[in-house]
Amino acid sequence: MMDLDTVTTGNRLALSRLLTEVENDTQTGRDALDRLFVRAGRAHLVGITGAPGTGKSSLVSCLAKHIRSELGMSVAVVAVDPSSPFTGGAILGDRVRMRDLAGDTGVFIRSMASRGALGGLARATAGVVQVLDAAGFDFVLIETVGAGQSEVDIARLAHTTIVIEAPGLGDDIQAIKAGILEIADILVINKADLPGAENTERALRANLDLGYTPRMLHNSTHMATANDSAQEGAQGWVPPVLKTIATQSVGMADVLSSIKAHRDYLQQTGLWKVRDQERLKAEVTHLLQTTLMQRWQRSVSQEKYEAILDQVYDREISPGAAIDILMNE
Ligand SMILES: Nc1nc2c(ncn2[C@@H]2O[C@H](COP(=O)(O)OP(=O)(O)OP(=O)(O)O)[C@@H](O)[C@H]2O)c(=O)[nH]1
Ligand SMILES: [Mg+2]
Repeated sequence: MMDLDTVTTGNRLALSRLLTEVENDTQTGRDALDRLFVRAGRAHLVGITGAPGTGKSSLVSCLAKHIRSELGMSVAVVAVDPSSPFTGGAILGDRVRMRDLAGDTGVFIRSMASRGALGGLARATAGVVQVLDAAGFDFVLIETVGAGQSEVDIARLAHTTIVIEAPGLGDDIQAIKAGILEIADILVINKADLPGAENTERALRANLDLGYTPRMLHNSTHMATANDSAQEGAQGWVPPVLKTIATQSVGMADVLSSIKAHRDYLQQTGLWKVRDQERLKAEVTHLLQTTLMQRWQRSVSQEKYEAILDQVYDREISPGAAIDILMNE
């Protein structure tokens, strides 16, 4: 058994080792997650997503520095890179960008590369975030590349999701193309020093004015009742559109004050709890599905399963009838 107290009192080596166990989904990792669960639930989880190269890592590192200097609160950073199967170039680049943070014990940085299926990555990320939360970090910043469902899954972890856009990535707004605008609580146009930033801002605002429902995905994907969306809409959190130059530390105060305003909003409306509950429910549901599946797989042999599939292929029995047979084994 791992001594979890060392983890929660700031032993960075112990923390790194535990995160590896959790990432690899070992028994030690699972046991630790079970025991740490009661200590988690305090951190403000902030997701940062956007198209490749928009400046997510630069902004995360700059924001972390700003949180340290302005609030003196502790920050953990989780950089998720679903595209690279190994710890490749992107993460090496991040190390360089985040170098100025090294040596500050109030900051902890963890890079995660894809392990197997994206669903696995989302789960591993959830575990890693939970450990960092339990370890006592005030903020956990989660960086993901905006490319679709995996980001949505990972964004669902966060209380506050920041979508980053940058000018000069083509004619369209990348976030709109990738469908990740719906998950934005805060919109940031980074690289505001580059030409085209105004156009990007105009396009983003036009899309916001079209009246999409913020956090639609959060409210519709899990159990949320019409009430939740009505509540969220009525109380009206309108995602602010901010401009930053991450490489020059410009605009960080606005980003941080929006993060704080969003936290206040979530807490005052009770949505903080709703989002936590949505996330936990999704986690329990997912675990239930995999556990039942594993249990079922142990009870029915592969040959038997394939024999029944053959009957379906030959249209001797329907898929529904196949399930009846398989479940009654
Ligand atoms: N001009 C300008 N360049 C920036 C700004 N922010 C970041 N960059 C540069 O943009 C490039 C990409 O920055 P990253 O922070 O690695 O972007 P990212 O979104 O994390 O990239 P991926 O993780 O690979 O998707 C780097 O060369 C940065 O120096 C900015 O505000 N202005
Ligand atoms: Mg990055």
